[in-house]
Amino acid sequence: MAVPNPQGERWCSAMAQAFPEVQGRVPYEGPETKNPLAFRHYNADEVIEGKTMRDHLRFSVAYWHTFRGTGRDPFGDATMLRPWDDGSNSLENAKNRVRAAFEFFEKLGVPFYAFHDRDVAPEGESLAETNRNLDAVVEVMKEEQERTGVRLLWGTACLFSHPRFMHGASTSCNADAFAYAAAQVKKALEVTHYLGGEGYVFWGGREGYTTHTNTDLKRENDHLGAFLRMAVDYKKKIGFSGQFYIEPKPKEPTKHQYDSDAAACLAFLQHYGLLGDFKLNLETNHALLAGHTMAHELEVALAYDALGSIDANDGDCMLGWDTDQFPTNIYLTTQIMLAVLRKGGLAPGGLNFDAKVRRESFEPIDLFYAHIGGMDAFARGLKIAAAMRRDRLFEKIIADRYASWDEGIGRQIESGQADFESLERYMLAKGDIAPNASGRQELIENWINDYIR
Ligand code: XLS
Ligand code: NI
Ligand code: NI
Repeated sequence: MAVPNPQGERWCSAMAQAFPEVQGRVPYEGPETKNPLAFRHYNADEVIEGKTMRDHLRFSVAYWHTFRGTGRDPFGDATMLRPWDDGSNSLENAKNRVRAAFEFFEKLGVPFYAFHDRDVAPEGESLAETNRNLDAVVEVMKEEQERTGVRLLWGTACLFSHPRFMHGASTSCNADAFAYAAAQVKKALEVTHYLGGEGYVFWGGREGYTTHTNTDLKRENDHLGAFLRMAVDYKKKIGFSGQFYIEPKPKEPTKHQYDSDAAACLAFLQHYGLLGDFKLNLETNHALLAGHTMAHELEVALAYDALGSIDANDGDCMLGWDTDQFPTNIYLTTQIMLAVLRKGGLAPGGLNFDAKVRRESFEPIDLFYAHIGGMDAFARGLKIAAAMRRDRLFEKIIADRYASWDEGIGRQIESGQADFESLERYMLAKGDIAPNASGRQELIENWINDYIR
């Protein structure tokens, strides 16, 4: 909830704007501009590798951070000033918030947004009333989507905030929590389908444990597998063709989350026969919490054709939690865009800013600065990655490094024509291996810096 706004009553007329400081769409003005409310690099219609920046980047705004983030932290209360939000749980307030959100999406010029069911509409006294609340707000979302042309990248369900999910949702020890979560995801899938969503994300929320002493890990994982199977079945039943994603995260809120990283998710999906139905939604801050780099997670996903979508944020390595900061690091965005270009594009996934402004950045205009910075950082990353690819930089480095596998003994091994005995004969005759070549890491890093300008 936002800080109760002393001027709240002024936000009542349909004509009022939530962001009067920004009139019209944020323009592209090029790298030399000094205008803080203009793009320096994100030029939506500019074509790179045969596609517009808009289509390469597929930016999305995360409703939960940008329109429900309060600035509250474990030590302090809400700080955000959100003049359109009266701080109440009323349906009217929820609808006003949707209008403010679409004004923001439109002015920023993003093609997509993403939300959890409980971000947009308040819980009622019963599941039935909660569903009715959701339906009422979804009508406004639908209207706003049609008015602005902004689309839904993915929907999801919040299976972690309410106390009923204290032990988890599909991995809860309480079978009723599983049933409630199933009903909630069923509804969230229907709503996502109704809004034309291009995907649906399963982030584990509280699917994990805080102590082994009371946890049956195998049983909980079996339940998670069964839950996802039911979701796949229901998706088919209602004819929803959006992509399903699992979002890896190793910890927080639990000590260990079952979907801890890309590799763990892939093993889980394979074990439960779900590999064909899911891709991964990778998030930089989650990679860091797992003790990986985002580049590592991207490589793992690419290797198994499982890169689906990206939660575009960054973390702070000095802090041990999901700080969900806006991404401004050009090395990071370059790595991500290299992966995206290698994959041949992100669609139906996108770059979703699962990021929040700092609690000290409490004014509405800070939401613009944050997103503009993130979009420009990715646009730069895209241009840099495309330049590296034009020069076939990494392609050459890697091809040279593995040249010994393209002929002779290497080719025999890769094509399955070798065994331990033939390899022993080969090595006994040769005596020792051909000399190793330098890995040239420092030189490669210097080359990379030549591109990052
Ligand atoms: C939380 C996750 C969450 C998912 C959607 O850490 O990143 O925001 O993206 O449930
Ligand atoms: Ni996320
Ligand atoms: Ni996160």
